[in-house]
Amino acid sequence: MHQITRNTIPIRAILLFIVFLFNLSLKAADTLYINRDTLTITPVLFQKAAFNLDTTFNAKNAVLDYAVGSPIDLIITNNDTVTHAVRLPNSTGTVNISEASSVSITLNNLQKGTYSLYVESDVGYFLGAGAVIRVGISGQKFAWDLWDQDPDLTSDFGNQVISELPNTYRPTLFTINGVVDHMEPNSASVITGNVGDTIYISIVNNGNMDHTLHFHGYHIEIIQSTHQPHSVGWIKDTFPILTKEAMTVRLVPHQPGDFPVHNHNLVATLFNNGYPRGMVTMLMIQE
Ligand SMILES: [Cu+2]
Repeated sequence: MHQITRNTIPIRAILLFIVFLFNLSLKAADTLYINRDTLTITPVLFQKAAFNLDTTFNAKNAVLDYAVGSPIDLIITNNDTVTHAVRLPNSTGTVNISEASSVSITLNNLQKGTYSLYVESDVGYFLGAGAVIRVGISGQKFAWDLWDQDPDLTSDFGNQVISELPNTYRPTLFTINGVVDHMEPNSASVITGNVGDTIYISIVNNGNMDHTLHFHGYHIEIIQSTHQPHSVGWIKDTFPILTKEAMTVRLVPHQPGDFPVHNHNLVATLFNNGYPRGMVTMLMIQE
């Protein structure tokens, strides 16, 4: 009995260690899935594309966190029925991924900040597929994935009837993180914290037009931007996020309170003629 115990423990320890190493190797690369589906936000029916962490469609694009300095290994699997050309951060080229196939990519030299890994070909581009890549952002952090579209156009893009926006583009669907209702305290888009906290907000415009956000109650500092590097260091309460731009802002609340953040184009704060829904959310800051 004594001998069996003595021999069993090391073997189990070795097996566990092997399982541990296997898990480590599995975790080396995250997999992003390009999914597309038709969904309803009552009563509006539309198509949406997104990068998700599994094959189940979610209108909200995935948010991935990495440290500064080490290469980022990703597997991108196209779970859609069309080829998607994916634009990688810090790259001018795209990677074509055929339907039902995967590619492995490595992102190097990304500085601290927020980046969009987005589909640049028409179906995924116009339907808002753009993963949020956060590098070196620790502590209290939130992400807003913005998207706009005309619901009637989404099926035309999805069915490849059209491949560019019409000359007159009048979107009526404005989402943050894939949904339109953000005034609830438990919404993932609502920023919560305390006076004096350092809060990072990653904002990615996966939409098809520039969006200008207005913060009530506070000013933020722009600490990084992919499209407007000249704006880094600006302390603002209203600023634009250009189409397909990713930026990081820092909020250090000086006062408690519940304050709205909304698209300064008030059309974008409507949904189905209801207000306030769409690109509007809350800052809920406690003493
Ligand atoms: Cu305002």
